[in-house]
Amino acid sequence: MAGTITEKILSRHIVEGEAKAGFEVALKIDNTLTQDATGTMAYLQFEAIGIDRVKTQFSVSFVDHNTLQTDFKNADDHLFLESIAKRYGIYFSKPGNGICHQLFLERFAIPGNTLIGSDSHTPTAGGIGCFAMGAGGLDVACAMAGAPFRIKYPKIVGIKLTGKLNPWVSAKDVILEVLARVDVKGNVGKVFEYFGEGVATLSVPDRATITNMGTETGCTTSIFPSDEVTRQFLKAQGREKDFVPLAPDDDAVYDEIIEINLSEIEPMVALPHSPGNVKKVREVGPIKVDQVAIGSCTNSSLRDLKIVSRIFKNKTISDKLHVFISPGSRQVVEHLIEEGDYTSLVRAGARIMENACGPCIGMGCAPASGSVSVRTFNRNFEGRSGTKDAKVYLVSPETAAATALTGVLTDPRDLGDYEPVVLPEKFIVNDNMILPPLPEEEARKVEIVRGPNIKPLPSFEPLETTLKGKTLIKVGDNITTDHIMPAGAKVLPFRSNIPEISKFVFEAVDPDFYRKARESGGGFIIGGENYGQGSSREHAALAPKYLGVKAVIVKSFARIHLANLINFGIVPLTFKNPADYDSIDEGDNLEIDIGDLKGTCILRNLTKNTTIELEHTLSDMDAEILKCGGKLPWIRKQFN
Ligand code: MIC
Ligand code: SF4
Repeated sequence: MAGTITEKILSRHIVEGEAKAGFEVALKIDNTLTQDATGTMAYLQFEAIGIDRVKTQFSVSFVDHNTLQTDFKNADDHLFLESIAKRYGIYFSKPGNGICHQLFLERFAIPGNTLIGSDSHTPTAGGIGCFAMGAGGLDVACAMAGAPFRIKYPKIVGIKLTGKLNPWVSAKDVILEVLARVDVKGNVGKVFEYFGEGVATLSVPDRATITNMGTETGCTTSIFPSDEVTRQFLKAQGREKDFVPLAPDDDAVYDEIIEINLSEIEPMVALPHSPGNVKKVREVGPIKVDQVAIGSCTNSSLRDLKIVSRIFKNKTISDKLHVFISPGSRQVVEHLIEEGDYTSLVRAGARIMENACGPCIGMGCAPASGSVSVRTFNRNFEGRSGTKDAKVYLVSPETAAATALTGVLTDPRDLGDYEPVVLPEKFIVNDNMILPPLPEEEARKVEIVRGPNIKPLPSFEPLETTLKGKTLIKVGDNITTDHIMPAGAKVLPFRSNIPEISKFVFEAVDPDFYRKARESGGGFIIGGENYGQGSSREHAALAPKYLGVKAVIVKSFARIHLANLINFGIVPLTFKNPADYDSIDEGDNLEIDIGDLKGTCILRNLTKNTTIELEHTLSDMDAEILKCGGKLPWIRKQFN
């Protein structure tokens, strides 16, 4: 049968369910990845499942989000993660080695494999033809224990690329163009599969930039074919044996096709405060810029930093702004050093930071009050930079570097002559910061290091059939997990300490949320469209659950957050009639009969004396999980 790449990979991995759009399928997962900020919780959950060693082909634990070590907390987390990796047969990438997605692409990703990662940008590996999805930490823990991962079988959107990018235009502009067309909502349950003659003109890191930021559309994942360009990349990484060719059949059928002519794309920019708020750089014009930040898992590859160094060579960055660079990996840095690019960056006046997420997740480099920061990152949600009133613009490395020289937002085509970056035939490979899994016997002897920052997992009761309580908060559309559970230097150290981190829930939206939730003994959250967009952090479900949130009632959910709510026993409900959203106010006393969670539920608003109907998309298994009080008690029952 003719097929798309998605169909081909999924058909080899479906262990249960029917390959029909919208129907639930269970997928065998070949590989997993975690990062430190979600990893501590994922491994606490993995331990609680009670398996002796991971059951995947291989699993990798990275440390890249919080590397500041401002006190013992962060260092405790790192030691815990390292000892867990040793004990359970997991690769461990030490802090400083680089950003999980860049490293996974360079050293681990295999075309045609399935991967889930406790980070929403796991689809980066789609750039090499891996079917890679972001998931909550608990789902990753379950996959490490050998359980399949469940998704709704996707609608496959073919993105047909023709033409070739013009000088000074790059992969980031392509994904910004995609976002300009499809926006950040309305894409749940879709896979964006790239095809067409334009694909061969893009390198693997270019493709990875596109699949990385594809996450911002809210889709399940994005994927590219695996072709000669892929083979060459793997060969240059010393991994040609991992190459598997992957192409759609000529008569493959897509549910929808979007055509993009690469030759017509111009430098693009996403304006504050949404990655979907995209315009051409020329349209926005030369606004004054106070900070430029280059890096993140979207744009920190060798190609990206080399183009920046070429632009900076023998120049000085504008004295009106500051430039920060966070490289994606040590491999990138070693090349920059060997080839003299590091010198160009430093001489121009850039501040080069650790190979880590850094400013992307608010770990340092917060912009000044009310200032403008131009970044090569993938998210510009309000406050994410660490400064609530900062205005963050998302651009390509070329646009960022041109802006750094002029001090105002600049179309890089104004720079003149262009020399493309050619990737090396052989990358410098140095895996000495990756600790491979220990042999089984040795692994069993490893003691887990549990410093005082590693708190035990909270446990929750099975669900009641009638949920009662107050509306604790009412929010609008596109609420991100950064709104629900902020990150940044103040909060990240508490990722393994739920009682403490729960004090920050909705902090920037309603600083009183914690007190209200505590005083009311829990209750409900009311929201609009695309609730929970953005990160995979399960703390955005786990911490509200800890505060007694029983159900979240919204117009629509983002995929990963919806799964996380179910995993932690919070009932995710939607309005049957979206206009009913207007009939509930903060403080209203509500009662919801959820019964056996089959079909619709009735919400009684005791304050307003009204009744409305609510819906859900829960499978029978989801309903079982919720009734058990969450996925951990449920899966333990399965394994016992
Ligand atoms: C993000 O970019 O928001 C993060 C930080 O990488 C998150 C994960 C987390 O919150 O730890 C993500 O994208 O899933
Ligand atoms: Fe790290 Fe930023 Fe990428 Fe998230 S989006 S993984 S914080 S670099």
